[in-house]
Amino acid sequence: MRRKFAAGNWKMNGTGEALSELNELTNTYQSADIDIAICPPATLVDRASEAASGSAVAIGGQDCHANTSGAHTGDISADMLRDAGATYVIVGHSERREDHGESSDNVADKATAAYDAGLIAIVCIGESLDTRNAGDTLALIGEQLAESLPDSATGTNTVIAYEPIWAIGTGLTPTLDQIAEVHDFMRDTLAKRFGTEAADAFRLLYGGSVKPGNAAEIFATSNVDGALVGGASLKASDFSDIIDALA
Ligand code: G2H
Repeated sequence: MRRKFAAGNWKMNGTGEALSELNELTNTYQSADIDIAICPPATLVDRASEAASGSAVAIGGQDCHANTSGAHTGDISADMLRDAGATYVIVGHSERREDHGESSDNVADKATAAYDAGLIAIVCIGESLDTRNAGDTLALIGEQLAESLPDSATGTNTVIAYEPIWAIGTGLTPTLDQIAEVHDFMRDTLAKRFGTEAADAFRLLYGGSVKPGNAAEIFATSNVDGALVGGASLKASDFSDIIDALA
């Protein structure tokens, strides 16, 4: 049985005062029957980890470098995130792929670095609107899955997030049938590569304009084990509503 997972991605939002939202969340979820994480900006990972200590809320980074150390100005290693108290790290978010030219091969290297540091990688994949309109969504998802997941990926060290780029921060969401089609396809694709039992262990999150009003129906969709939430994770009250829809 896969444990449900609600992960918040604060993206480039939040200074120290945003920790009040995290505090509200940790007070509400001292314990939980699902996994909960907040991925704040790197500058807050240390403080957020301290603030969330002892609660059901884990902390994650939003990216890591594939190397453990070296001359990579501005980058952060998985070891550094782990040292700052992180449990998770998002890799391959479409904003990283687009803004920083990251390929799926880079993403796989980052996921491997995460495993080596003892972090759980949240590997993101998803199609653009052009790809969807061209009818190439499943081909692209298959390709991204194949290339972004290292052979050492398991349901324990990896969570996969399907985030259609056209639904991110736009208020647009795919139909439930469209979400189910991709999530079922991901499960089948994982089974072909890793075997059915291993494939069944991977948590598959949906991401892209998840909010309190649409969370329950998305969570009731085939092979959706939770969500990666951006904008609606910035306010503890909204994110709590999403968590409660999943729990
Ligand atoms: C997709 C998601 C979180 P939002 O990027 O990763 O953001 O919920 O704001 O669409």
